[in-house]
Amino acid sequence: MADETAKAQAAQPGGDTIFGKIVRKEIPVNFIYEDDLCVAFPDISPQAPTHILVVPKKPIVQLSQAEDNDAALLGHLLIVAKKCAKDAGLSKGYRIVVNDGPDGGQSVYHIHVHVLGGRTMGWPPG
Ligand code: DGP
Repeated sequence: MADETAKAQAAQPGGDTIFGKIVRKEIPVNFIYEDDLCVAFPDISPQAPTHILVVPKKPIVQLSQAEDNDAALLGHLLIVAKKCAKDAGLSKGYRIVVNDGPDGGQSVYHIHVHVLGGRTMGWPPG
């Protein structure tokens, strides 16, 4: 089992996460983007030549727990993901991923958008 898959199987929802500490700047990370609602930074375990995470400051646990009134924030994350992809030079395309729950491969229970690019992605995903 791949490392990230094993982590996702072991992860438990609930409580503060490493991303909570990152968005509150308790752990220093070089943000490639920040605004009032979210931050973006490189994934520590990149699965592609470019692998960026877009993380809202609001600690929504996972997509399946998002509320209807999170719609604008979730849309904003996609727009920021698009800007990050452009800034990273991903002119040939990229993949946006939101993992949800154990079967979705989620290992950090603070919702985030993956931006993956710099290589041709396979389909179906693993
Ligand atoms: P997911 O499996 O969708 O929950 O993705 C979590 C991602 O977060 C995974 O690709 C690895 C990344 N990650 C975990 N901890 C850290 C960290 O401390 N810093 C950074 N930059 N990325 C992290």
